[in-house]
Amino acid sequence: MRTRAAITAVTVALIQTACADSRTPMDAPAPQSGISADRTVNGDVGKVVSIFDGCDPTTFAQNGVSCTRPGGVTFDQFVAQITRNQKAGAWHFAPSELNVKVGETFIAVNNGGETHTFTEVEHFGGGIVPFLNDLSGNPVEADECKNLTGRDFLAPGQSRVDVADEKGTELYQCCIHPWMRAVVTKG
Ligand SMILES: [Cu+2]
Repeated sequence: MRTRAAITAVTVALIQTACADSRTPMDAPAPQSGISADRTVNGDVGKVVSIFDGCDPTTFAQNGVSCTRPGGVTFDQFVAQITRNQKAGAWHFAPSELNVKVGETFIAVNNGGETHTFTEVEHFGGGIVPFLNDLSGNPVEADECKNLTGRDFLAPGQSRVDVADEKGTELYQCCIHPWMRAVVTKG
């Protein structure tokens, strides 16, 4: 009995510790991603959504050996991750939820190593690469991804400025890597 009680106590303590750990980031004030503060990007001032990936412009898709920078995610690892998790976590928008006021400017900036889009969609869906749609479980292409123009593609370092025109919640995704998503609430 005492042993079982001791084990139970340890288990509870572990669970509590785990819960406390997982709560800490949410309780912490002001994440460093600049959610509440305006920043200047390529001459524009506004709230920023950063686009990240695990690649680098130098080795992206070169000679079949891609994304080999230190800390990079190679193509084989990238495919393995999407196969397992339906996403490759290094490829993401940060923050993934953003609040802006009507009239405020917000800026998507590509801080990654390969090209992305930051496309407003009615419904999240697949993008323009069937292979990635299949692996990530997004078989139905988002309508807005079907009519992209060159201006929709953001090369590394490029940014795109949006102004919150009306109240509401809007969805943004990358039309290449469809698990890259952000929800922008305008109010
Ligand atoms: Cu992308």
